[in-house]
Amino acid sequence: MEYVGKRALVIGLGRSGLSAAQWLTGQGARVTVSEKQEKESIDERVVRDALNLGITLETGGHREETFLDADIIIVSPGVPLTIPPLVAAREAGVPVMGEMELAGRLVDIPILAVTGTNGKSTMTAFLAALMEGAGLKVFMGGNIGTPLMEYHLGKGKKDVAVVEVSSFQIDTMETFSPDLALLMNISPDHLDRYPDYEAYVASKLRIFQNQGPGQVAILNDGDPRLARVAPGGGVTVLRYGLKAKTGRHAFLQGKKIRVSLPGQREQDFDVTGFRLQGLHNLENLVGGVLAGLAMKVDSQVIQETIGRFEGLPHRLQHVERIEGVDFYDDSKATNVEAAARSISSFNCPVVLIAGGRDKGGDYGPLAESARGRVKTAVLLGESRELLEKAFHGVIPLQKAEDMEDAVTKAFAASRADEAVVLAPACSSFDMFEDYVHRGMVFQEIVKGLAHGR
Ligand code: UMA
Repeated sequence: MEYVGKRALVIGLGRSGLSAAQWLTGQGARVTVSEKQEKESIDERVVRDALNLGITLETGGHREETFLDADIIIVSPGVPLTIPPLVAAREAGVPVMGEMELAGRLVDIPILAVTGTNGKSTMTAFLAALMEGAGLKVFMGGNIGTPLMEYHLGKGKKDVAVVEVSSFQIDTMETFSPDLALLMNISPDHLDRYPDYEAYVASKLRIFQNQGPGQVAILNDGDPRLARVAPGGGVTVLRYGLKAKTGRHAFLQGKKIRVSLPGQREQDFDVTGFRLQGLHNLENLVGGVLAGLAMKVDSQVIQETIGRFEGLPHRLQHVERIEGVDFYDDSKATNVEAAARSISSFNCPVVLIAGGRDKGGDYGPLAESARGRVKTAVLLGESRELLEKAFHGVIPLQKAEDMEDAVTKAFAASRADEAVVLAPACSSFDMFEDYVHRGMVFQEIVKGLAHGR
């Protein structure tokens, strides 16, 4: 598409919106950014950067006329596609796409895309570490933090882009066709954005839809929903899971990951040096190793990366040991499945801190995994009452006013050789800027406790 003189509308002035607006202005488009927040509520630097681009900024709500007037709309992932002006523009035939779709059309290096409900940031970081280990210059971004467009706008040339892709980003894709797409798992999440779970699953599966010959699709077929999926279009399909199974290319056997790529001899990787807790991390590692071999990373580099990889902050991160009690920050466990996995990673009694902004899921499965593992749950945030209902009669409960209160109560309820785990099962936006902020606040309080403040 030729953009000179075109009216381009960017919805949402976040990181994706800003990078899309920057590229579009560089193409000579007449760019407007429509942002629902009032100007005063937006970070001053962001407003300044946007205005310096010479764009028109409409704040404090979305104007339907602006949407209908646009030649093209770039929508930020955090903007629901159901907002009325966007629906009206689509009905009127205005093309709508997301920043990652736009950037994907421009980037001319191989793209490895990771999606799934849980663990995708860690997988993205692991694949980036593998590629770096192989001596490649790597751009790592997407949902994990840096928009792909920022790579395209930047000066340095990289060899490969490893991107985390959310379902929101997939929903605004049309041609995005990664050289390798890895779908790790699907469980209920973001049900505040999708009409139902089926719609969310369908969104995730679309990561494969534009792939073709020479490209690789990797699936965790231990996930019953993914076992039935068979990407077409001549793409190489590789499957993995925890145990050996017919048709599976990688699995775990004792302390070894065994991988056999079509037409190649089997290779083994030792996982004893892997530092991340929990079976789910080992399962993800199987997929990561398979992806590495599919991308022709040297076996020795893969083995070294397994031992070297430290994971990411706020994902079952060990914070402190106080009087024999271990504190873990799993603030990134923002849905039920992730929080359940988190609890299941421990062989000792757990005091769970959970709650935040509800995302419309069912907390029943969390209560079930808590049974026999969690000795007390300390609940906070908007979803306290909902969690209380699900946990009632299953495990003892306490309610907390804020994170400080939650940590104090959790510590009081724990003994030596037990763990206090922040695994909220909810988003953070009721009390914090994001999950990182929530995790930082938790860590600061825990560290204060450790140092007697
Ligand atoms: N906004 C509107 N109208 C609306 C809704 C929102 O104008 O109806 C505005 C907001 O006021 C805000 C802007 O849109 O100013 C924010 O857009 P955004 O939320 O899409 O934020 P970005 O900064 O562009 O961040 C996005 C991803 N955010 C979301 O998907 C919600 C980031 O993922 C991602 O790192 C970034 O692009 C770069 O690719 C974050 C996330 O929470 C980490 N992702 C979800 C998750 O992991 O669960 C999917």
